[in-house]
Amino acid sequence: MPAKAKKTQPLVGIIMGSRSDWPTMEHASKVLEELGVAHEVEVVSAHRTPDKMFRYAETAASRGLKAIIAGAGGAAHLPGMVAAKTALPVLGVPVQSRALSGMDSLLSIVQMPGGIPVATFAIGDAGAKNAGLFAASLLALEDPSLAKKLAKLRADQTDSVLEDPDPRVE
Ligand code: RP5
Repeated sequence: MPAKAKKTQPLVGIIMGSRSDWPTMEHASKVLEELGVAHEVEVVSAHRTPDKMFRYAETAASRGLKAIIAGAGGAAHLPGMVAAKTALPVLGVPVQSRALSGMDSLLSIVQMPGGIPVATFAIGDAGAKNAGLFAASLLALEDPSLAKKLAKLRADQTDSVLEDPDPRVE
């Protein structure tokens, strides 16, 4: 039998309050995947699994994580509570809630008291994608090959817009 492949150390943790947040949060995972950034993904709920949330936040740095992307919707306490228990950068993604379209999530995440920062992104898919890109930018400060990949991703994005400027053509 072939030896089991050694697991790569995750550098970014993507957590979310519920499985129902995954269709949003997978955009963070996808962009990290594209950039080759090792990451882990887990449901950790501030309300339904509060003890797990504290354990996760308290052990994140010693487990080698460099940043945590936390997504939640509604009474979105996860990013703030995680930030309260770790000094790692916490990137908060407001998930679009059914009742209030994510305004509740956004305001819950963005209004942190001075002293406990959470970098807050846009509501929904764009926010999740940008949180992934932002985490990669943080890591790229000390990883020139990742910085190159990020620069290429930006250049490709620019090219694809410039090459196809007529919105009437599919
Ligand atoms: C939050 O409550 C989650 O982050 C989710 O966005 C929202 C609804 O959760 P479910 O009822 O779909 O599990 O904790």
